[in-house]
Amino acid sequence: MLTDFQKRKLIRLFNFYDSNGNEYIEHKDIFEICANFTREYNWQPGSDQDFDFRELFLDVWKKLICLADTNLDNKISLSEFIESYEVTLGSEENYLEFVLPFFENLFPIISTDKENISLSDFKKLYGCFQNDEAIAEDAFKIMDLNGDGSISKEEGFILYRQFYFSQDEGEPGNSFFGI
Ligand SMILES: [Ca+2]
Ligand SMILES: [Ca+2]
Ligand SMILES: [Ca+2]
Repeated sequence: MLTDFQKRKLIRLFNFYDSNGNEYIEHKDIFEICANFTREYNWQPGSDQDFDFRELFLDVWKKLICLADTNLDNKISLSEFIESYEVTLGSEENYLEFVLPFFENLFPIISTDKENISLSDFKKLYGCFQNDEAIAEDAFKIMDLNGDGSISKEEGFILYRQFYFSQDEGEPGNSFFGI
């Protein structure tokens, strides 16, 4: 069972996906996020990069709809969203199949040097999800434990996992999707 602390964190993640803020995650939110990535990363619309990213994100969307849309209205409410994490965080296999790929796939896109996440990489990520860059900056400061201005790939994976599983409010990864 998810704890209240985990649910509070998942609300922040829900708000990441709900880019137009209408309290549902819908196809148009995903479409908007994809368009933001195309613009922010200067991909030529229709180029391989653009196409691959859209495929990737549509896959995320399809998995989410299959798992979470229990009332079949083609949109995901906050309660459906949280409920789906009872399943996806319920076993290591499900985490590896449904939760981890998001970060695995995003990392090579968002990391400019392909090894670390810099503050500007992280702000850009937040920007693509229409989240406040000032919050990105605060979250980054919390997660960059040694204060050297970067989060390595290994650290990123640990922090990402903490976001979902940590019950310790002092752990830095809780801030991955906002504070
Ligand atoms: Ca929405
Ligand atoms: Ca629904
Ligand atoms: Ca660091």
